[in-house]
Amino acid sequence: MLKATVLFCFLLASVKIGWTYEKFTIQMNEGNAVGAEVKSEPFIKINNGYYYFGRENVNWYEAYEKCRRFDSELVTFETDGEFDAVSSYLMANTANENLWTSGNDLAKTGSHRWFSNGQTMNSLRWARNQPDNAGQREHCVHMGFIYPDSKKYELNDRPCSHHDQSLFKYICEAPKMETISIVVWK
Ligand SMILES: [Ca+2]
Ligand SMILES: [Ca+2]
Repeated sequence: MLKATVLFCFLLASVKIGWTYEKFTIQMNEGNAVGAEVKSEPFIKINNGYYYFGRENVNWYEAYEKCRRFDSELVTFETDGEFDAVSSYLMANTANENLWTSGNDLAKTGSHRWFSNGQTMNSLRWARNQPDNAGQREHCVHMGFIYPDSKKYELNDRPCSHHDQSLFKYICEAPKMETISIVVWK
């Protein structure tokens, strides 16, 4: 009986060992690796990112909530190149506007971070003398033509809420796109 059981187990193991190849393989790549036609509304493609430009004037928290309803977050500029691409789009398509980003120093005053990924804001696109935390109540970051003589979009800190002159439009950024490929033996 023991012999038969051992033999049975051995046979079972052989069958398992014999099956050495996987029936299918899944591969994930960043971005649209196969160049598929992507339906992205309401997001607009600018370089490698997808953005939604909210038209209502709202405080920073409302802006964030509105982005979350699209399964997105307020924009995070991982690089100044991304900032430049979005501001070029704005310059070409809209009047000068103020728009919220995900940047803030709500957790620790003076330590500005992008809220969607927790990374430090290492940007060279701050307007001159900004961020200045004017009146000790400016903790959220927007982009706009900050001074009357400004000729380009730059970053500035403003009160996140409870301030009539800090109701801005906003930019939502869609999550990064991934391509999933499945290779099947048949
Ligand atoms: Ca980004
Ligand atoms: Ca400021």
